[in-house]
Amino acid sequence: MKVFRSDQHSLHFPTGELSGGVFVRPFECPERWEYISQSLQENGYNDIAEPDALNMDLLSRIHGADYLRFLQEAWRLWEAGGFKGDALPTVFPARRMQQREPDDIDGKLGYFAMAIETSITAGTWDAARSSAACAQSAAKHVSDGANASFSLCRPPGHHAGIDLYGGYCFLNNAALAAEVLLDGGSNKVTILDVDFHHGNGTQDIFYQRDDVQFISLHGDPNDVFPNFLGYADEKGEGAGLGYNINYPMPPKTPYSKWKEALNDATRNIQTYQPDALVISLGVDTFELDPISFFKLKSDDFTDYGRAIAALKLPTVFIMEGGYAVEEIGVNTVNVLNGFQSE
Ligand code: 5XA
Ligand code: ZN
Repeated sequence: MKVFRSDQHSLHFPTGELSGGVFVRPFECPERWEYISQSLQENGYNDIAEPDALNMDLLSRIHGADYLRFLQEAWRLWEAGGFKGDALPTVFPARRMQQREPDDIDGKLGYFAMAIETSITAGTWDAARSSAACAQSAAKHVSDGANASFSLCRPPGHHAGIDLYGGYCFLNNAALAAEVLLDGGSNKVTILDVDFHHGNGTQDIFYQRDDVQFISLHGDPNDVFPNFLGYADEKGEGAGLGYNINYPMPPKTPYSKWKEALNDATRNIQTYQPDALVISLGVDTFELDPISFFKLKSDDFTDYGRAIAALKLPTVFIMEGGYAVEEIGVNTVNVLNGFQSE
């Protein structure tokens, strides 16, 4: 399986994250990429490529123009404001306030942010662009005939909506991969999101469309981030009605229960009959993950990799979350190994 990755991920390295009222080193850190790269190498995934340049027209199909302009100018405006640390919002357009982008950079950050654990730094735009480029190239590789590819995306993408960032995400890599597959001849694509957190951004982007089915298995938003999207009664709208399927699950969910949801999800995929599959692959479902509450063990990742392969669809794996840093490589590679073994 060919791997796409870019060294430019390291340009994004925020110094702090507000967690439980304390500034801590961000859970989403450059070492995550290093550990995954190392495990890939140790397991013989040596067909590694740098991505082609990102196609901004394709990106504009999933993100609004104002949002893309904001991401590119945010750091410059922050510095021009005389601010010294990483760029974080402090004010939000809450209920009964104006939903409009102000000139003030503080206000812009709050307007486009959905959460404040996610800082913008000097290299954030370049890193996010390189991450999206990896997803684009991985999808192109599959659309050109390969049966699978893996995109080592960092920063991740599934919380990034049409015009919002947060949850460590800026550009929606999985959504971009789906667009590349559609562009390359697929009529229907399924995005299966197995990250611990609901992929609110991906849901947002495709909620009214029937050419992309979005299915997410995740911690119940009543109990965990992103809290305000990901409930079972969100089923899509208009042409998209019926093509959005959420499986929220409670704290301490063991693999047996998670697998039941996956089996139901695979039945829904078979009914939809997509031409290709995008996996939003977060391994923060792991039992030792520091910010999650499912109980998957390392071998379970191999098992569900096999279940995904049984769908017999061209498949693009897009890296999302996972913060048990020392096990992140093993768990990621286990999914790919399970997939390859089928
Ligand atoms: O999949 N999303 C994540 O892993 C990030 C969650 C951030 C919670 N503050
Ligand atoms: Zn996650």
